[in-house]
Amino acid sequence: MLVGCKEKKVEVTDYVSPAPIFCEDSAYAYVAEQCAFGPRVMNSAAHDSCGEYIAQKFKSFGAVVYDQYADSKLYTGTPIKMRNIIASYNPEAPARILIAGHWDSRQWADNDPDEANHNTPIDGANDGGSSIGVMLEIARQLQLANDSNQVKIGVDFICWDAEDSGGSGSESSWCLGSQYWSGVRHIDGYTARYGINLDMVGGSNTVFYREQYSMKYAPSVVDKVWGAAQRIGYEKYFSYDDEGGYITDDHLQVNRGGIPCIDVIGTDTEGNGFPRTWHTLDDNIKHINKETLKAVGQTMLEVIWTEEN
Ligand code: AHN
Ligand code: ZN
Repeated sequence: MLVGCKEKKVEVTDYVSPAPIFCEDSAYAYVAEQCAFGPRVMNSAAHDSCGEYIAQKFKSFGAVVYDQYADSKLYTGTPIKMRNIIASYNPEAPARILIAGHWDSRQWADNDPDEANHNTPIDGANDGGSSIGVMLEIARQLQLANDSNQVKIGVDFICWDAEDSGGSGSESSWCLGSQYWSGVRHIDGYTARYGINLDMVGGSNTVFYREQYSMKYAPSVVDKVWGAAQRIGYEKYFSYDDEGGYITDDHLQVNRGGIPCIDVIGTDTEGNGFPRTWHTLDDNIKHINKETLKAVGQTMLEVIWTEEN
């Protein structure tokens, strides 16, 4: 399964990164494994089994895992059982950063070109699966680095539930898991220096522009992440050519909870909106692009490995 990834260090001109190499083949395998459960829609068996898979995977990579279970309601009125999954490295370290993404997938392919599919659940390979795949591979790298004590800061991965069951025109119907967490933390008094939310980080023809709420609430974090990407040669992915839009996403809830947080969210290079597969049946494993996973994952490792303690 873990093939490729033979390079030793990222080297661009005379900069040698202290970070290990992010293995996109592993990240891809973690996306495929999530998709194999079937769509992770709220209240489904596939959802619950995949939640177990994610928690178990982080534990196997040496993280301390917390669960946050909560009841909520979709905007349609359907009651739901949510599970936010939080995986922590160096849980005692006072200096912490937070990396997040949602793990549920949408139960309506309501952006599909074929209207007959609008009530069909999506695999959410990119929309949901890609963020968790990247986070799991970062977690694996943290475990590999553990013996040599390379990373002294604390790193918390938060897998949000119930992000993607919202309705257009109703901001509060999205991001139900992060809304809950922004009020009730998994640990009393939990805080972090800053957060980075990942969303749709595995598509083809993907570019990341500086999202506007991120610029408003956490401009120095945007600089840090985009700067890290430039340093290691991923400036085509983390682009300054354009500005992103204002996007309702889980990072807003983290900001509301008092932790500056940005959103790294994919835009289609050919359109100027979300990836072409967004909320369509094409959001499946066939359309996952390993180079995009690599660009994002390697940039995250660069951020973590260069963060001062
Ligand atoms: C809105 O469409 C309002 N927000 C998009 C957030 C989202 C959905 N990200 C992935 N899927
Ligand atoms: Zn979505």
